[in-house]
Amino acid sequence: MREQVLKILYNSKGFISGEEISSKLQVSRTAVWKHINALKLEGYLIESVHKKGYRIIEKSNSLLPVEISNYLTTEKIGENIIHFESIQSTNDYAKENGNSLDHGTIVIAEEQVEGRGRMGRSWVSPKGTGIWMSLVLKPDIAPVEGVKVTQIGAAAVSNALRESLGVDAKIKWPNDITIKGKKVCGILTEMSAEINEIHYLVIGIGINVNVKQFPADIENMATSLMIEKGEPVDRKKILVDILSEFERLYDHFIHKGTLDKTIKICRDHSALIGKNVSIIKSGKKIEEGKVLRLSDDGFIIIKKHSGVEETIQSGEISIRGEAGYV
Ligand code: BT5
Repeated sequence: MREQVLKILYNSKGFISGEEISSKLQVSRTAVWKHINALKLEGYLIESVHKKGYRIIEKSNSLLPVEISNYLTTEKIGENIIHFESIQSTNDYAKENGNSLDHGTIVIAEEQVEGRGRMGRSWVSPKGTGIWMSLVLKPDIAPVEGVKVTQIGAAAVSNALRESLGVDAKIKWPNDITIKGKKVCGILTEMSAEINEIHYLVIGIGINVNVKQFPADIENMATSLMIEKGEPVDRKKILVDILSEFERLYDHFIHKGTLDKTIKICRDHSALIGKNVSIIKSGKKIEEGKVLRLSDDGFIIIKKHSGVEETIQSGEISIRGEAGYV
């Protein structure tokens, strides 16, 4: 109901009376008034003027669900959006509530106070400057196929960033997006499953949009879209573009049973193919070699210095370029 009140406010030019809203929604004026007050508490700027009614006086800078929904053209992805001003981690919320969240739900936050990377690492998520979100998916595929969705996320982000901003967003297998060798986005895929069945997948995507400065320990390897473009970037537009690209690639994978479209993007825009890299597991270098290609399943194939080729499948692995991060 609150969503519907908001939609009416957004769609009306100028003021709309409480009476008009109540008759449109077939609820009492007191109910409308209560919803409006609750919306104000959530941060919406709504002006109330005696005898005139209500109007939204300013679009919020936050990633508010109703504004995002207004622009979204997707069918399922983003049909439900849950927004927090501040949260521990959107992945934690999505995992804790995964059973009751519908397929395609997005959990998004202005700030994460305990944003997570892989293997217990932390993810810096300052307020109002990034896209910190988790997508809940309930695909009817085997659990081993679940990891492939990370590649879909990476391909969707890199395509959307290239197309809407013209930045050279590359994919650093398996889960980073980089611009000029610096990390602009990280993806964390988690799964709740039994041997034969996925309950749900959570695809956490963190994108530095308007982050100005990073903590000292990552400032040399991290960047933001604003730093690269030299001006602030519209978070809503980027978010909407990513979700529609994600749905396009995800639907193709589910309905056609092939990752081909995703893999083409990952190959065309790989930050690693042809590079000499170190393979790091549990903090230790276990291999060195040159990245030859990406397999049709989304695994990388390296040629070790010994000449032997090896397929690397594990997401528990990090890759470092010869000169550092990439
Ligand atoms: C990742 O892990 O790159 C996955 C990041 C996923 C973040 C999203 S945000 C929404 C959702 N909710 C969560 O709690 N997480 C997801 P990994 O490959 O392990 O990289 C982590 C490393 O990246 C850290 O150890 C730092 O070195 C670096 N890092 C941390 N914050 C960063 C940032 N904002 N930008 C660039 N690099 C960062």
